Amino acid sequence: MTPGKHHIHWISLLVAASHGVAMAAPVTGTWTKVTGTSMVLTNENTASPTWGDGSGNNASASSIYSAFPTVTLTNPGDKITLSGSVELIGIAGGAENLRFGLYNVNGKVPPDTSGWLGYFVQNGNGTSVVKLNERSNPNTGAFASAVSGAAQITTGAAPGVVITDQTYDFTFSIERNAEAGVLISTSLKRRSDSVEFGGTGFLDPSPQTFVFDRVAYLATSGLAADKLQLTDVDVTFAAAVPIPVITSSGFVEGAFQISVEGMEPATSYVLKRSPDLSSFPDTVGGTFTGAATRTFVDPSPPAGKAFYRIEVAP
Ligand SMILES: [Ca+2]
Ligand SMILES: [Ca+2]
Repeated sequence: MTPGKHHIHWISLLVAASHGVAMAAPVTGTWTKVTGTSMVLTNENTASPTWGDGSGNNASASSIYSAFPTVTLTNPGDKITLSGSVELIGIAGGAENLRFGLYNVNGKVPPDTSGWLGYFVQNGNGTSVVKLNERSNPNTGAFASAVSGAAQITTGAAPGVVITDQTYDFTFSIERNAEAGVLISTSLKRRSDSVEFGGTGFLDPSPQTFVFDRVAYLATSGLAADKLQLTDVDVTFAAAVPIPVITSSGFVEGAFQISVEGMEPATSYVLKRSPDLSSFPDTVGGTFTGAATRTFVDPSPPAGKAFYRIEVAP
C-alpha cells in the first residue's frame, strides 16, 4: 500500500477551552485601615475582618484594604474573582456608596494609597444606579474616589428598593479576552431576597493593568455604618488552559502521523478514526497523557480514505 492510495480528508481536535483548576485563596490580611480616624478594625489577620466596633457610625467614612499574592492576567481566559459576604450593621436607610474592587498598587508604598490602578464598583440604592469605575493611569487620587483619578465606565440597574441592615454576597471578576481587553462582572446581592445592589458588567477594551494585588473597600459617610462584618473574603485566580493545536500531519513510510502541541499534561488524549465522518468508532493506539506535545501515529491506515480526530479520553 502506497501513501498515494490513501486520502486523509479531515483531521481535528475535539477539545474545548476551559479554565484550569481554581483554588480558593482566602484573603487573610493584614487588613489595614486607610481612612476613618476613630474606626476600630479587628480580626485584621483573618479572611473575615470586622470593620467598625458597632458604636454609632463607627465605620462611617472609612476604608480598608488587604494585599494578596500578585495575580497577572497573562493569557486570554485568565480570570481573577473576588468573593465573600458583608453584613451591614447600623446603616442609614437612604444610604449608598459601599464601594469595593480589585487594584494594582502601582508601586505605591504604604501608607500612600493614592495612584492605584484597577476597578471598583459603587452600589446602587433605590433609584440610584450601580456605577463601575476604572482608575486612570496615572492618577493621584484615593483608591475609592469616584471624582479624582477615576472614570465611570458603565452603570448597572438600580435595585428599586433601599439597602438595609442585612447580609450581602459579593463578587467582582476580571477576565482577559483574546483582544487584550478585560471582561468585568460585579454583584452585591442581598442574601435574604436576592435583590441585586451591585450588578453590572463591562468589556473594557483598554485596560490600564493586567496585574492585581490589592482588594479594598470604602463605606462613605452616607452609609453611616456602625459596623461591617466581612466574611470569607477570597481572591481566586483561574488560569486558562491553552487550546491544543495540530502542527503537522502526513504519511511517513505508510503510517499516518499527527503532531499536536499545547495539550494539558494532566489530561489524557486518544486518536480516533472514522471511515465516513458519521462516527469515530476506531481507537488507534492507547491513550496518551503527561506532556504538552505528542505525535499520534496510525501505523496501518485503511485503503481509500480515513478521517481522524484527537479526543480527550473518557
Ligand atoms: Ca449608623
Ligand atoms: Ca479602560
